[in-house]
Amino acid sequence: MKHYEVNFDGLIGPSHNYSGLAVGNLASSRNARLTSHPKEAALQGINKMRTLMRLGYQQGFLLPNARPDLGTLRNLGFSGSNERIINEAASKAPELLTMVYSASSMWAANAATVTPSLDANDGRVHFTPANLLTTAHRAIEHPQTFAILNTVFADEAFFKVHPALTAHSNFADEGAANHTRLSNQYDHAGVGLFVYGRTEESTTQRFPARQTLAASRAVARGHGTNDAIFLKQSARAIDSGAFHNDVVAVGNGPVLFFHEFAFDAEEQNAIFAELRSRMDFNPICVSNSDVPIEDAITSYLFNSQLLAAPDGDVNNMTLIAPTESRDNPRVKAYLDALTQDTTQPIRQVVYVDVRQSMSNGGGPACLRLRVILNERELSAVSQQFLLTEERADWLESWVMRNYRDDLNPSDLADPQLAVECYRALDELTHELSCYGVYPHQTDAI
Ligand code: SUG
Repeated sequence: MKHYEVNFDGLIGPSHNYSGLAVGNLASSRNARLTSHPKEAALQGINKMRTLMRLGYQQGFLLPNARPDLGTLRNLGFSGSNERIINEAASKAPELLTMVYSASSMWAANAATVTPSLDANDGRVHFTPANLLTTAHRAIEHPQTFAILNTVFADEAFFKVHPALTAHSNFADEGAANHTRLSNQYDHAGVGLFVYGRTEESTTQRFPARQTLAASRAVARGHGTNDAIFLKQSARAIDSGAFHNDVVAVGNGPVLFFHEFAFDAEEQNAIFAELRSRMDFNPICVSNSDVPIEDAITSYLFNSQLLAAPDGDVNNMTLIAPTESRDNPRVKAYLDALTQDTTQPIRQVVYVDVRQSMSNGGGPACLRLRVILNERELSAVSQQFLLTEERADWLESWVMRNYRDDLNPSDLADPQLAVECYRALDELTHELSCYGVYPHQTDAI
């Protein structure tokens, strides 16, 4: 049966803003409190999806989390009408308002870890929403993400959506950003490469390691993963700003494209030997002399989407890279040389503009959750979440109608913004026949 890699991008929500919430994420800190452009951000996201669809790939999308998350503010002691809650939080605890307004669910690579049915012992596709508990604004995502994944992948004959892991620092989980499914071909059983930053004790000096080995093991176990391998990120990568492994590595099929400093060097040798013994593993290491780690992180070279050809040919790959990689002369020179080198499979680079997301540390690969599906599984997906030209047109017009051009973090104090956000999400969920998926649509207030 034919298998596809389907990319489900997170729709960028109407409250996209720069609040500097993500420790260890250099772009988020650098752009803290700048004016964001939600309409432009969402259109950039839709345009990236359209680019892939027009290249011939299967493309889907996920609903954004509903923000503001007033249920969280109620849980934290605020009460009364929505307006009152927002006014009180704005005056007494503005940091909580930024937390519940973040549009961070756009980075769908952190929505969940996914195991394709070929690799799971019960023959279903497994999802575990990430608990994202290193940062407060992201730790509140998983309940809605769970509901959203259950809406898109509702058919339990084919899909199993697990609850997020237990919320303790020992089980800190950041989802597919730290997971790569490697296989000779999409229709062959593969290996889940789980990359983690720490055991209980962290070895980083500057920034927190967000993913634990215990979390990765728990996800692999819960999914009934037939073949899982665990590899440690290097502390140097994390301390240089690689808060997720997908900032310094991307893999697909038999290929792992990564920076020399991405992984713990000792473990890397042993794990690569293991991978070579199991499959036609094809590592492409970019040396620090070709692309210094600092350039890799500012340009987000490795946060590109690495795609096999639309027909699944893993010898004819495309890299969907952020325009920041084209604008960095060293990185551009490296990529030009790479595509000329016919001993490796990356044949072309397509640059996409996702600058609004990039300013919060989210590149092309952060914006998507990859799901390998066979034809029957693809038909079991709730079809309204698969992109077509018409659906992309509708989403664009919905953004144009509902999103603000500019947003300053101080605008979050305006209760009218909440009204606008909920109105937009209500229109979206009506259109997609899933009204009721969000707490504000069912909670008695
Ligand atoms: O978790 N940024 C996100 C970016 C996530 C990128 N995802 C992947 N690498 N897969 C994060 O650090 C910034 C929000 C703010 O500062 O307003 C933020 O959450």
